[in-house]
Amino acid sequence: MKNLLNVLRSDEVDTGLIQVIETIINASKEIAFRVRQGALAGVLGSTQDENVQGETQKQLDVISNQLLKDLLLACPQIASLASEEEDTVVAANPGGKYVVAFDPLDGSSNIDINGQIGTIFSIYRALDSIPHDSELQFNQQGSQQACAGYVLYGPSTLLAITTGAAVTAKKVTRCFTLDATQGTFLLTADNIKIAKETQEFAINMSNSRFWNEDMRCYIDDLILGETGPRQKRYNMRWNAAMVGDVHRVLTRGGIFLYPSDNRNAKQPAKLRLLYEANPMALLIENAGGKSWSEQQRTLDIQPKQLHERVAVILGSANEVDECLGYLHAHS
Ligand code: AFP
Repeated sequence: MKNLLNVLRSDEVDTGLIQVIETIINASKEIAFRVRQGALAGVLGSTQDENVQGETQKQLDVISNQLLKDLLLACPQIASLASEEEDTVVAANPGGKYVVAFDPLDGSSNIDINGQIGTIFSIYRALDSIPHDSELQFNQQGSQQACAGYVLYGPSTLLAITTGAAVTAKKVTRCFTLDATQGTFLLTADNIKIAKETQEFAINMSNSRFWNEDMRCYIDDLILGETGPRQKRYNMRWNAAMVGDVHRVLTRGGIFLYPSDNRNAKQPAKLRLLYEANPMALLIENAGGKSWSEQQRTLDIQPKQLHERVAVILGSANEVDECLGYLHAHS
């Protein structure tokens, strides 16, 4: 079986970018070890703190963030970092060629229940025209990503990874499984292609009264199944960790939605553009799927702020189009 390094080299990925990816992978192996140890490592439960987004931090959120930060700051290829758990940009090396945005531990509400959680990352080339530690380094559209991926800490530890057009013309999303005996990620799914059609959707239904009428109508029609206009029966799954839901979509198709809602006037959407929506959109598009933020392709959104949030609709191409048809009918 091919290992990650061999695959990146045979794709002729720049050695600097390979170093960055290896650094993230090394941190993720440390996180995977702590996740596996669970209560034995004394890492479960919450801290007394909140992150910049007003969410209670779990101990494992803080530990994972620190592990990633420590290793990335020591990597000379990295100019600066942005983390979901940090208020502002963290400056790294002025000569660094790449900037990294990451969610150190996605799905933190699953930590204490031994559920799926993961690390999501997104790598861009540093912009020469902007100071290396400026927030503006991260105002790049998702289509500019050099590489994106996630490490899913589930029954096995998996890496889903893809490189962007800025690095190679090849559009390939792959999955590697951690061989814990060797500490190596081995290629277990090459050139993943998401089925265009699906009969499975993922959404937090408890928010339905906060959605707009078109989104409610789309989901109502899925639920009507073969007795409604869609004329086929749908099943529903919800992980409460985007890494788990997106991994299922990559593996067997489906549509994942976290739409905008009117729960909180200051925050019309939940998922973060830099740390969640953009990396997942690149993985999904390079596997033949689609990712939109209701009115716009996710990868075309021009970021304005580090912790900006967007609606997310991604997965099987034809089903995403069906959903967008409902949303755009009245816009
Ligand atoms: P946390 O990492 O704060 O638990 O959030 C996870 C997440 O951002 C994403 O991974 C899930 O899809 C989504 O939130 C779950 O949100 P709900 O708790 O509203 O279902």
